[in-house]
Amino acid sequence: MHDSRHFIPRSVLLWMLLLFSGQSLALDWSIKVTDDNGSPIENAVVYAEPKAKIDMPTNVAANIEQKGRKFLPLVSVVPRGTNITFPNRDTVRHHVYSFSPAKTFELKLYSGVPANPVLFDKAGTVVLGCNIHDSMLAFIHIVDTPYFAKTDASGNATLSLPAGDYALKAWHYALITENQVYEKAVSLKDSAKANVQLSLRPFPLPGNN
Ligand SMILES: [Cu+2]
Repeated sequence: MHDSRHFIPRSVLLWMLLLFSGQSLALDWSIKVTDDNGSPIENAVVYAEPKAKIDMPTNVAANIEQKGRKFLPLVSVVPRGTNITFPNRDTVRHHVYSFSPAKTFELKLYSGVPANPVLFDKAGTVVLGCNIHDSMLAFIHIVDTPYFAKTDASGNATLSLPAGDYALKAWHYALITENQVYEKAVSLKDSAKANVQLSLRPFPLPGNN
């Protein structure tokens, strides 16, 4: 005899198992980004847009600092809907702006931490500058997916995501054709590796040359 308090019909158990595995089974997609010579590319943004409709993460926040008259980090990748704060860690004042269509804004001459973050609600690339210091430069790539990463010095990045059909995309600020995002359709069934080759133009970063 079953103890009625612990009896769960088999059909319900099966349904629970499917639901559970469908939600928790994350695969690793290891992506290596190289240039035309096979050299690793650092600071490339890689992301996977699911074909199926998906809920975007909410209440995401990020920081881009100004320190030593530089933006830190140089490249940010955030999901659409992210609020970014621009704390000024320098003693000089900065005037942060962007003319990019994905987000046109300015934070007029300020010190310390601005009271309000800036909402990035459109996918695309935002180029940041400072009105006072011409050499200050940074990039924000806003993506329409929760699955994104940035390559390390070895050109490697890993996406953790469920099985499914995706558009694998890659972007770098020095792409030979500006903002021409690399794209490849992939049906992901198991953990996998992918190689992405990007053609870059020379791009001396101010302050780094
Ligand atoms: Cu500045």
